[in-house]
Amino acid sequence: QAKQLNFQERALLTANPVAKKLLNIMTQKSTNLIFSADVDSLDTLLDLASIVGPHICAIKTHINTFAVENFKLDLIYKLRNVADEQNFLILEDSKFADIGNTVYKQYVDGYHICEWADFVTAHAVSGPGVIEALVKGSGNRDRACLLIAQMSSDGNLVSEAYTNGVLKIAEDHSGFVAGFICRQKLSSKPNFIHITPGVKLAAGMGTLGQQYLTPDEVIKNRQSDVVIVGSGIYQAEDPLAATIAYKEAAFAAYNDLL
Ligand code: 6AU
Repeated sequence: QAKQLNFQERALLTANPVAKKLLNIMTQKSTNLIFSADVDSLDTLLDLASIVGPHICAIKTHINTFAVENFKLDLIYKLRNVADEQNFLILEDSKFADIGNTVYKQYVDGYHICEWADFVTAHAVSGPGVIEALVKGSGNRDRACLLIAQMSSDGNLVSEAYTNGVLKIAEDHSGFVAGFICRQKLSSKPNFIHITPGVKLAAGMGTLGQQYLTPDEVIKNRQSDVVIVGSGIYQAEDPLAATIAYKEAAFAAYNDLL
């Protein structure tokens, strides 16, 4: 069996600056955990980010989930400072899915996502124009996107043929596509990072159709690279202790594969 490349080795084979940064951060901080900060306000998000920051490689946001009353975009720039100080990236989970022109406006105007998020999620359902729009909106900043190749929710409509189509678009745009949101390893190309949400220490069904796998199952058996954990952390009695537990489980599983 061929030796698995570690994150550090893969960073050297990666042209995209964000993918390279993420692989290097995971090596330096010994963490392949992304915290999905699906909390009620940007204030709470900032507080949590400072607490869990040392143990994560990135934080994932949904900027359009915060109530518009007393919404202040400047708080996201505070998060940018925390991210830079504590050496983690910001992943805005926009799931862009429209035609290029609309996605460009959503990315550049609206919440000015292009200015503060290192990378964003996108569906490839509308074709490669979505990526071309993000490339244009990025200008000369170091930016990337993750394509949603598979989903964790029960009854989702993603077929094997659709996933293969997403892989093909990613290969044709590998300068900007850093990897995939997926349920398992899909590509043997070392530059693509596989990132998996729907993760809890106890596997099973969540609310509203979410399906959970354990960090061990995701990293060791399904050979994904990174886990995304949301409610497993922010709903825990002690979010810091939960973060450390997820970090250790996911990184031990990664080390077992090497
Ligand atoms: O750990 P949870 O279930 O509390 O949160 C999972 C997070 C949520 C979802 O919007 C997101 O991961 N997600 C995604 C992403 C990252 O794109 C895709 C998917 O298939 N399932 C999923 O849960 O913020």
